[in-house]
Amino acid sequence: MSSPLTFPEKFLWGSATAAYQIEGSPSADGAGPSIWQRFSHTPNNILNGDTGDIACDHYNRTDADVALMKQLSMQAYRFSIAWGRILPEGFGAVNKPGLDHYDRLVDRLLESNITPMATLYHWDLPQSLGDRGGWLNPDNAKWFGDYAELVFNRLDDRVKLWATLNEPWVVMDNGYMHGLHAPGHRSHHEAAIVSHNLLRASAEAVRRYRTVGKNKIGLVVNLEPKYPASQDPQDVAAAQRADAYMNRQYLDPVLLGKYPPEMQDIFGDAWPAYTPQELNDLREPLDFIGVNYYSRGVTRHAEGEWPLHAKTVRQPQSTYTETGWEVCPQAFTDVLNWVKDRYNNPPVYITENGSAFYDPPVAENDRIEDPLRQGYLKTHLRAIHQAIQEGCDIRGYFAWSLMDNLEWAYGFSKRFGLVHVNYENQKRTPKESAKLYKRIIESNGRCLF
Ligand code: GBH
Repeated sequence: MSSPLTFPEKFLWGSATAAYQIEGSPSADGAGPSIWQRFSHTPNNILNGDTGDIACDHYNRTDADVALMKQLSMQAYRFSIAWGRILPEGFGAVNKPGLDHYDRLVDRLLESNITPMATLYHWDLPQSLGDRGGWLNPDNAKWFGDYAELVFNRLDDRVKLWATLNEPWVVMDNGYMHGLHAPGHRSHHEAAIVSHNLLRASAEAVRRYRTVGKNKIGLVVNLEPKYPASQDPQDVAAAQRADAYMNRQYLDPVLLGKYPPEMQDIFGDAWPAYTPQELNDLREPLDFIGVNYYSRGVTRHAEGEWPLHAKTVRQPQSTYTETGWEVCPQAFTDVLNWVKDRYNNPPVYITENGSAFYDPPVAENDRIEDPLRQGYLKTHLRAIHQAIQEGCDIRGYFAWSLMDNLEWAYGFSKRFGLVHVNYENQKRTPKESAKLYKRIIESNGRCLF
């Protein structure tokens, strides 16, 4: 039990990153390229032509970056494994140096008393699987299972927390519906197929885990509560479609055994009628849900907006981050309570939460004042604390992100880090928010109140 003004005793405090966003050296030591390497090297996909070729050079700076985490009192670290480092072709021949890399990272973390959480898929599909149709190919689920099993066998003796996929919604919507992410397709027919194949893959990895793994595995979803902009029935219906599309599309099949009925309205005849057997195959019990929370969406009916006929409306009285997302900590409490009520209070890790704001240049004394990010951190942690007080089973928090990194289609222009990265010389400088987070961790949240 948590006393009213601290977090639960075993609450885990950490930060998160993803392979393509920080590692660099995408082809080092026999690794196979990913769809993000192809995508970022194709003109006009990423702002300013940025790529992950170097990024934060974390691949070559693993030890120093773990030392930095320790210096910041981090108790946990969520990272992702690049599938193509382990299996350059996506399946078949194993690239031992790739496995060695993550093995070493895990050992360094444990030496520093930092609990690793490994994500198996944070969007960097091996290009050779992309060439076979990527997530459109039904065989991808089996290949993902094979890859997952290989990694479990190597690391499960030391990695106690696993995530199958990061944000299947983003893979589907940004990658296959709107073309903003790799592979850059725009088709609701494809998006419908991809959603289902992603869930098949996640379930397959969990099944493999039950045969060879001994610890905990979950699925990470991005949640964003949708509120109607008015009580007009059209707005209420639009908010419901948006909610089904983003919040229920992945959790309902896994936890309740069926897709939301709205899928049919959204995807039209592109949405297949799945058999009970097909649905049952998705329903593989998870040990926890990973929740990534950034914002909410106040939603209005918008004819022609594809495919939801809905859009998020700007709130004049609210603060917005540099990515244009409304700051709303109350919606975080709301969505955690929604998970508790709808899915029977499963264990939850907050696997990502954070904000991009323009930071001032590093001052003479190495200080970086980032009051807006500090404010975001404090108010969102209080929102989680509130949800815990209301009975939600929240086990830990991973700030997005440990350090500034490649913000996908925004390139390096948006900075989410607690630690500033100078991309000229790779110098890391903890921002004031990192120092605040250190104090929060060391007091188990008490200094928030
Ligand atoms: C995460 O995705 C990713 O996992 C991570 O790699 C990434 O760096 C990080 O977030 C920061 O972007 O326009 O107001 O309707 C974020 C998922 C989904 C969150 C879309 C914001 C749109 C809000 N995002 N959502 S709004």
